[in-house]
Amino acid sequence: MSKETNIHTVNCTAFQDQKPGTAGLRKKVAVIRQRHYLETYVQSVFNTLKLPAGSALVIGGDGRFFNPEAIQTIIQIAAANAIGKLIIGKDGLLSTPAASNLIRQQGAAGGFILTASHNPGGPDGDFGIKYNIANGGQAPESMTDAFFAASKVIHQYQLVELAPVDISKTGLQRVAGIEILIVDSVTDYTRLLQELFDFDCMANAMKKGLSLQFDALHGITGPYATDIFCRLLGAPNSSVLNAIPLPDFGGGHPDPTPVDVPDLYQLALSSKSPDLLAASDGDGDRNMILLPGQMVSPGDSLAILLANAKSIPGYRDGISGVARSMPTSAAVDRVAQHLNIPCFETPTGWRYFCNLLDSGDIGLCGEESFGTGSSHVREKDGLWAVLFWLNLIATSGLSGNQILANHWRQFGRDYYQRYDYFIPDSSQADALFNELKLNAELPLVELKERQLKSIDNFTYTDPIDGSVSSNQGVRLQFVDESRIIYRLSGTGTSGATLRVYLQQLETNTTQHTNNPGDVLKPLGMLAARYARIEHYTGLTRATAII
Ligand code: VG1
Ligand code: CO
Repeated sequence: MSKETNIHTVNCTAFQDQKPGTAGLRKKVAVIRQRHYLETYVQSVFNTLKLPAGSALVIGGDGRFFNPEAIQTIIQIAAANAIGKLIIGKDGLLSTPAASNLIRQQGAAGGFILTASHNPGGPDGDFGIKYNIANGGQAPESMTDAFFAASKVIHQYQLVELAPVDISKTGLQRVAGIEILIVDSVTDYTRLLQELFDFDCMANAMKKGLSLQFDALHGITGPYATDIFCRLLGAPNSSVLNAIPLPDFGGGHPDPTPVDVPDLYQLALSSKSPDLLAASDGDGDRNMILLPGQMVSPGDSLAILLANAKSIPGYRDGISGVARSMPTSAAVDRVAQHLNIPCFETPTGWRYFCNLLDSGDIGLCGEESFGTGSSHVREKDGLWAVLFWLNLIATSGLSGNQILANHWRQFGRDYYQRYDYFIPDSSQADALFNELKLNAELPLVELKERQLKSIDNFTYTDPIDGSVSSNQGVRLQFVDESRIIYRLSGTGTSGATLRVYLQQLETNTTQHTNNPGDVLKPLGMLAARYARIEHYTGLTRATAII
């Protein structure tokens, strides 16, 4: 039977809610499992992309509930849409940075990454799908807008009905006219990191007693962390916690923050703290770095990586430029200025870094939400960041705390926190935000608490392709260099989350405290009053402070 005769056309009604957010399409599992739902979205992607026949695609996910079923569906639709080759992580598993690497290494046209990142999993949790392009980065906004437009008018999709493809063994197979290559999820990624970092130096330091505790939170990083820290660097198996990926992440919230990983945070605060502690999120692209007694804020981490990059083999020649998402603290700006390299400010979402990474304008970038990365892939990379810190501690002979203190002494310190307000009724969040946007267009008012320098609603013009992204967050800049930023989250699957980012610069190094909460409280109260959060939502305090 020819391949064509196996293709079935299925009629369907378009869904109207398949709009990708900050990082792909994210929905409750119950929504994704509706009849035709995933199929129509994947077909809409193919209808938009019009990939040449025979193209290769990568598929993998963070192992959450529905990952295996979704992969079989994508195989069937890809087979009907003239895809020539699928490269799939064994058992359907790939961390987000490993998938990005695989797309690049294999010269694939792109790939589907199945994850809802830090969102909870399981049958009642969330699922997500995002499409990455040939450079390994997420589809740009113009493309995801086109996916959405296509999904609203689709009325049929094609598939080849197949028995489930065995994705549990590595190797090449030919099914329905396409090649399916199942690859080990870890090998290529580990090899990439070995090219960047000094594994001998780190292994030696660990032999001499440098201790590490990593928590994979039952997300995708367990197998990667075990390979890197235990097999290659000689750490004991007990140094990787919750190493087995589970479909529901063991019932937890796989978000590497002190709020969601309280045990690790408490260990860092205790007298038994290892030298370095870290955690990653469900899909392995975020990192939390903890040192004895404190967390390293994401903005400080990015600044320190830039300031010390030359001591890491992969970055020995220096960094051409750096970028941070707009809400990320300005700590890295001062390092860039010191190094006399450009510093770009982009909207929230890793995809906005990719043009700058491709053009070579930047070599390092980071977000406030515990995400850092470099030009080695086109996604943020949790384990990469942990290795960067480990390598830095090992080569410098300093403790993490000494590195941090030296940095603040030289560059000043940005106290930084994010207040999240979860608002079940999203119309309340919209009303609140509309007022903020309006304020941003009016003349500056006087606030009794501190003197405003400017208010605006951030618009970004991509320096490479000229595309414009507006409405990316309202920011209040104060004369004393402190800052309040408001954004609505784009990754939730119910209600709305208002994110309020607070930042305050301290240049007097004798006044440092390990409790940013005390320093930032007045700014947090001003932020709540200014946005009339209680008036619009009834909330008198943040749902979470991170
Ligand atoms: C959040 C973070 C943002 C990040 C996005 C995807 O988005 O704040 O910085 O890029 O998640 O991260 P939002 O819109 O909810 O604030 V992840 O680890 O999905 O890949
Ligand atoms: Co993630």
